[in-house]
Amino acid sequence: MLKQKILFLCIILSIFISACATQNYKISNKVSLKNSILKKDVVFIEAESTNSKLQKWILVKKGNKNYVKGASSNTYLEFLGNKPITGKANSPLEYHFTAPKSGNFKLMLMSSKRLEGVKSDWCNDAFVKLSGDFESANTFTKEDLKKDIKILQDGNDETEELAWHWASTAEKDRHVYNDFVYQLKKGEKCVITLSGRSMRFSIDYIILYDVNEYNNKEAKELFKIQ
Ligand SMILES: [Ca+2]
Ligand SMILES: [Ca+2]
Repeated sequence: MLKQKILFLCIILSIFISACATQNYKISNKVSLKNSILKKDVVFIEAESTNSKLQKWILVKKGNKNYVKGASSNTYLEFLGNKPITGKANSPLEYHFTAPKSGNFKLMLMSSKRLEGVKSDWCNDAFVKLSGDFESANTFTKEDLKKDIKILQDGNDETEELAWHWASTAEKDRHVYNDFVYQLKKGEKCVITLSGRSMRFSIDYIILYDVNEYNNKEAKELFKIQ
């Protein structure tokens, strides 16, 4: 009788534990977000998941020299081409995805800079472009968005180095700031290309989120894995 009771309790306990474990919604093998977030409202892509040749990017994992703690899947890419201040688009990395629904999606990168003593607005940017069947959902034209545009850390020189911060600021013309918002079409395939700009800039993951579901402040909190 006692054995049966213990068995019964164990079953109840395991059901409870598995119910708790599904409280988070998995967006990749190793990363989960709160289950209140609907899968169709967000696209999550690990920077390290590209099939492109890394060229001047290096894969950094937990335990490696210079690893910045808190990276999703304990892995990210650091750019070691060009100069710490700037450079031309270098070592393009492609990321294929399918739009989960029709809507306006904003792109953000989880990123970090490693200054090694240089000025705090160095090592903090890359280039982004998009190809596929989409439209612009901000003041950029689609033609603009199909070409490399500089993306830099939000807060520019104010962000702390060796820590993770969002990069979602677009700078096509000097000191004219914008963001990357695309009108996506459900089921259409698109390709994001990230290229290196300044040396020692790291990218952990890419997020595209539906701007009608989340405002920017909410999105920055919700999609921060660290
Ligand atoms: Ca810079
Ligand atoms: Ca990562």
